[in-house]
Amino acid sequence: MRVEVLGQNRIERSAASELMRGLRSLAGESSPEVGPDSIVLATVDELGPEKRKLIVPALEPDEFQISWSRDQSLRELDIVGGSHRGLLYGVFALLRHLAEGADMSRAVLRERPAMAIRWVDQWDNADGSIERGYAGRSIFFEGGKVREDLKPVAEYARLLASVGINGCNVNNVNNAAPFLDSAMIRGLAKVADAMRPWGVRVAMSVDVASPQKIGGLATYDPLDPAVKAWWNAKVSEIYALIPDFAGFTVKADSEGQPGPASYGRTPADAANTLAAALAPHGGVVLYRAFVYNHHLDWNDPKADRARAAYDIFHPLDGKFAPNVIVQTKEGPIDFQVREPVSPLFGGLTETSQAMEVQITQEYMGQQRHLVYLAPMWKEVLDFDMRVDGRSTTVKEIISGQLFHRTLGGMVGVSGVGRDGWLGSPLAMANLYAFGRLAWDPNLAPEEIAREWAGQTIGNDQEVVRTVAKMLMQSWPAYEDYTGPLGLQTLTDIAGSHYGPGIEGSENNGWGQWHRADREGVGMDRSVATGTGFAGQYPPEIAKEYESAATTPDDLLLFFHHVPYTYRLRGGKTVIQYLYDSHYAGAAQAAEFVHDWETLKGRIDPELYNNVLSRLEYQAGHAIVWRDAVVQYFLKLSGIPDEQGRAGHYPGRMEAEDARLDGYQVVDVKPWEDASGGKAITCASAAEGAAQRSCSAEWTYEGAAGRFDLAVQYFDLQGGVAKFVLTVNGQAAGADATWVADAMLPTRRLHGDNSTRHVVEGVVLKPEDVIRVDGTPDGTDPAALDYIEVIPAGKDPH
Ligand code: GCV
Repeated sequence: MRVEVLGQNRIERSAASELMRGLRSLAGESSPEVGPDSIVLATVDELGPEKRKLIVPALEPDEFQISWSRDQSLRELDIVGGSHRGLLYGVFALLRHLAEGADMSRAVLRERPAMAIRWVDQWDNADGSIERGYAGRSIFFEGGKVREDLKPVAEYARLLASVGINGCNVNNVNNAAPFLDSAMIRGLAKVADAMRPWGVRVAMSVDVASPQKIGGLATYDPLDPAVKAWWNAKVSEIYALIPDFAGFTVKADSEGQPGPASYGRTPADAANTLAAALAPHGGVVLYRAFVYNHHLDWNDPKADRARAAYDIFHPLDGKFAPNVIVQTKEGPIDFQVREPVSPLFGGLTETSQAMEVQITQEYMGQQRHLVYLAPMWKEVLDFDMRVDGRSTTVKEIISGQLFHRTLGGMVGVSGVGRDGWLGSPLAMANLYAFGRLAWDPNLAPEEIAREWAGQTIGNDQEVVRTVAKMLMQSWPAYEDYTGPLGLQTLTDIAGSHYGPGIEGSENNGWGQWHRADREGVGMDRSVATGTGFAGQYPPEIAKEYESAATTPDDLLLFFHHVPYTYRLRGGKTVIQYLYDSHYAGAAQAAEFVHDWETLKGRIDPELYNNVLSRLEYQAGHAIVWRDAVVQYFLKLSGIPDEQGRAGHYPGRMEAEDARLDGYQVVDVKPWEDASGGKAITCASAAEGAAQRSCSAEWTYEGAAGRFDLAVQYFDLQGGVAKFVLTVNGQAAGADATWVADAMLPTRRLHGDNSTRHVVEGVVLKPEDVIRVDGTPDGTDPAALDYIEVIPAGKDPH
């Protein structure tokens, strides 16, 4: 079979080589039998007028059509794009269909993306670190410069193009000023060269104070003529080197970033100054609506961070230049496990809009937990805002279709790094799903999960079914064991955003409050008695959220403060739901391990083992989450669990109750992150003394039998502590010795780094002595929380 390319553009060459590479790797699976003699790749313009008439009258730029030649004597498949990018997308679509085993022998396929903006944002810093990145260092930058080796950048662009992503903003919205330095712009030109063959345009984040910070001007007032001239010159400098530069992303007046408010100017003033500089070159401004005061007064019942975006941007509707797009996070707070849809989507009808979602899992388990985000994004996309009392879904708003905007779309904060793109193999489903939904928001998340699993993990039907099922169950499970009922992710919001920290979001200015007290929980955002946030939605939605009785259970505590005994629409009390959901979520996390084990022997062994150990870790950490949230609310509410689980842990023996040699009992902060609030640490680490071990001993008093023995310990950064588990002086099993070498967040004991090691099949009888010896290392004090004796086979591991 021949592949014929009518043009010579670099994107077309990528498309042709991708096609040949894809067909070669598919050979033997589905392509050859009904395959064509030749495949022709062309843009509409490259087809001669005759053929153009025969094949397709007109295509939009990123649109493609795949069809068989009308000449019956030829077995020729034509892939025609409205632009070079369009034909590249056609190639990827063909390969995807073939990989799924579709019969292409008669098919005609014509597709165009729903949205013009389909970008990923990297939050990479010039020094090579990545804000909220969980996959190693930057593929773009190191040591203040663009890296020499840009091969991973080209591969990334190929990955992005395969799901239709057409833009990549390469640097962090924080610390952006150095990126407008001339040497850096020359470096970015190389990045653009590496991405261009895949139709991915480069964009960058800018600091609005750059005219002052790096331009030497006395001001950065966006309305100052010298400031405008500075931006014009800077933008010309960029376009001279990067003619297809996509534009700027802006974070201003937010979390310490400077902004137009310093001069009494509005976001529209700042955005329009940048937009005016970019417009002659075809660039756009993505101005982020993530503008809020992070010094709010927690004691003020009317203060509400959720209100900020709408309060600031709604009055500016219609005041933005045509090449400005307001980029709004999906929810009004900050990528929490569940939030209502941002009301701003319904509040800007004369402004182009993009929805920002997070692919990197900042509040969602940081790639150590399996959380497939497409179902969450899809709920937002399908949400009907009821603007003017008619059907107005978010997907129609951001695509520009509804309010007749030419721009708009989706932006995914991706955070890929040098460690396997996203660090975790299954997390790649999120990057894939982001691209697919930005292309077609009508796709079903489960369908996307199946597509991805079949192409990535293995196309055996059982593999596809199991992986898709796990993916689909993962967000609900994570919500259950972290923050159900609209509480948001109950993590330490001033720290790593990872493990449990229920009070961490209270009593500070950041506004991610849930206002749990002895009587009840939740934040009153009603108009009648609360912050008024509910009133920012169009009337039908505002009415639904105004009353606790009509607010959906899964958002109840986002909108209302209710007693723990309040009955949900589902019938349970709030407190019982909190207990039940945490147990159910942790049980589901354990189930993922069993699901994955059914794939043994059916998929690549390295991948199998990699994911298995991640899922085992997740199952253990879900228990940390469960116990922290449950014991916190049990203590606060004083209401027992109807099912008797909260506060009762059969088979658990606390470290602080053991006979200790060398170990000391310490309080863990926050208390709920450790069982009983306490742990033990081996003091020699803190004293920097010569290495020596400490030990903790328990006498087993249960029934005789075979058990799994779980040791809950803290794996701190800064050292590799060692542990040995013995029974009556003998190693408890083959893996009775282990080291604490995981890279979990932070250097102090708490729920971020509480983890478990399980030794299976341990035979115990009454009076046996169970002992853990811990050897600290560096700043890791070999800390222990508890051990748990679990009937064999009942532990997630
Ligand atoms: C880039 C959250 C994150 C910050 C991030 C910010 C933003 O607050 O924790 O790391 O900063 O969102 O989106 O600007």
